[in-house]
Amino acid sequence: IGGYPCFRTVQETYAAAQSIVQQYPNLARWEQHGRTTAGNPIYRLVLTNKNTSGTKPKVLFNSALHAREYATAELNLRFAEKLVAEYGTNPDITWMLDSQEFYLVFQANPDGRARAEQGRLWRKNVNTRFCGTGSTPGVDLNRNFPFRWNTGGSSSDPCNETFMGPSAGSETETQALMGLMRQLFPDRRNDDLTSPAPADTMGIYIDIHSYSRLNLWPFGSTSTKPPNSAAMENLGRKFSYYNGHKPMQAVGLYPASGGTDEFAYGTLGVASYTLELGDAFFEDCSKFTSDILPRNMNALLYAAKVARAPYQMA
Ligand code: 0X9
Ligand code: ZN
Repeated sequence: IGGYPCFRTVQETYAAAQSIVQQYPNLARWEQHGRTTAGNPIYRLVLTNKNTSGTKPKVLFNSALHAREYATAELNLRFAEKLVAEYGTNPDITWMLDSQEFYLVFQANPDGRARAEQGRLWRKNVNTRFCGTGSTPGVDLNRNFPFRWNTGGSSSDPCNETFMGPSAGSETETQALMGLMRQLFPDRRNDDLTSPAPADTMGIYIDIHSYSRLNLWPFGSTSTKPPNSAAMENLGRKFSYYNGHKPMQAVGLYPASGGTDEFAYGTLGVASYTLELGDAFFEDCSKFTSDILPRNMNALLYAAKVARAPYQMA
């Protein structure tokens, strides 16, 4: 990306993912699970040892839902590159690829990303049904998810940067990610504020954003603590030992409804976090490489390691 060579573009990201699949056909597949508003494909990279079977807990890392948050997709892609490169030599990584499945959505909002790559400070998707003649059309995808949609911290003004959309889950990008979550994570919770997910719930979901150096857990739309709060807080604080971020319930940043993290936990019951990387939308490449990348790589590796039993962290 212009001026920031450490952040690969959407096309470079896809090329890198395809080269992983070519180099490691036994570990990787590249699959499409949806389309953008403009009809462009949305892809995931799936990583697991294809020759091992059994119940494999799912690890889902999503990035660049907000188009301009460049460092997020790069971290996710570097994570993938590390897993395949160290398979067979790093015991933790070998075990994880043998016994778990990774679903990595590098570019959750490629239409928006295309705008950002043209030099616009783009956040939303590019659905020109909304604010089509204005300078900021589109829906904030992190306000469009169905759990407690439109309960505060989102806007009904189509030109606003936090426009929630005309209805819950209205956007094709939202539907793509929701569909993937539903495919990976069985529904283990009532959609209310008080029923805990069972202690044996498997899997972990992390939505990677920037910026502010935070590790956030649900809920984000209300100050009610999640019914699995003992484990959720312990795990979120543990991530902070790795990445140095401030741990807190998402609502502590500001109340906002319709986030992916709240759908993952609130509706499905999967342990779910939002990581906010760094101190700016565009990090200096030397800072990204020397600081943001290593500290968060270790946090993601740790998160992946506990995917078999995240609620046993209480
Ligand atoms: O506002 C957001 O969507 C996230 N911050 S960002 O600066 N990347 O836009 C925080 C989302 C936290 N999660 C929820 N409120 N559910
Ligand atoms: Zn964001």
